[in-house]
Amino acid sequence: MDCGGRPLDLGRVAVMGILNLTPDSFSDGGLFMSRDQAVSHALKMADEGADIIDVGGESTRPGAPAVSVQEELDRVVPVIEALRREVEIPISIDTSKPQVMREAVSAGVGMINDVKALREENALAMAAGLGVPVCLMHMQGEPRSMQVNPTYKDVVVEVRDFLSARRQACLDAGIHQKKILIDPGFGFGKTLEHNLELLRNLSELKSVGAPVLVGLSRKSMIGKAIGLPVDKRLHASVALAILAVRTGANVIRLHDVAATREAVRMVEAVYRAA
Ligand code: 8Y7
Repeated sequence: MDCGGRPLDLGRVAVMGILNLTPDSFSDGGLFMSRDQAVSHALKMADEGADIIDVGGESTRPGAPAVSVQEELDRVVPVIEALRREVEIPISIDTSKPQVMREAVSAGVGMINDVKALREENALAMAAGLGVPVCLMHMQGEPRSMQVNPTYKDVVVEVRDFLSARRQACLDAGIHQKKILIDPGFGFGKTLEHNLELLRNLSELKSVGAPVLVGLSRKSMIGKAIGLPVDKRLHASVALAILAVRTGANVIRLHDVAATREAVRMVEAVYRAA
């Protein structure tokens, strides 16, 4: 997949390293706030074998305060510019705002990761015009209230149909089919049971006809399932990444690059050519 001139190899499972530039993000909030620290954390992830770095300046945590366009740009643009010089791998931008998409791509970003699947006004047209790949994520409701009472008749069918419809909207807007990834959005308007059912049936998303990206790293579903606090979720996160790979995920979004990448590579070695 061509990410603004930088290749992302989807012939094997790709690792997307998370770079949060928000002061309030739930699992590493505040840890990487200075620009230099953010850049060196990204360099470390690249060194550990990340295939792409996902830069985000707006928290999607339930109850997180809204961030203005300018504030988001001030957080992400200088870091993107530095990363473009200092790493060779592609950079993605985690945003739902069309203006942020535009400035991020001019600063060197090669993929748009939108938890709202380009449903914000003008986002679809903006992404189509920018010409970079897009990741479309499923979310029920809005970040602020999505965890209040998530309800589905059949979560797997509803998530699949939503992603299929958003993919079609992208195709209709002129985005090339090879530039679309889909993501079930673990934890976004879903109970623990919804998340587990989605993970067990991840292969159902294959019928949409796009590579699948998943984010499970350190998520609260681990806390709910086995009671671990956020700073003790590494091993469970690695286990979930392995399961996702076994059920068809192509890109894994995560915090702990070295550990997860080794585990994923080993699993691929076992099943290669089998
Ligand atoms: C996801 C995501 C987050 C995810 C995609 C967290 C921005 C919460 N989660 N993007 N973003 N998929 N595509 O735990 O699951 O990192 S934020």
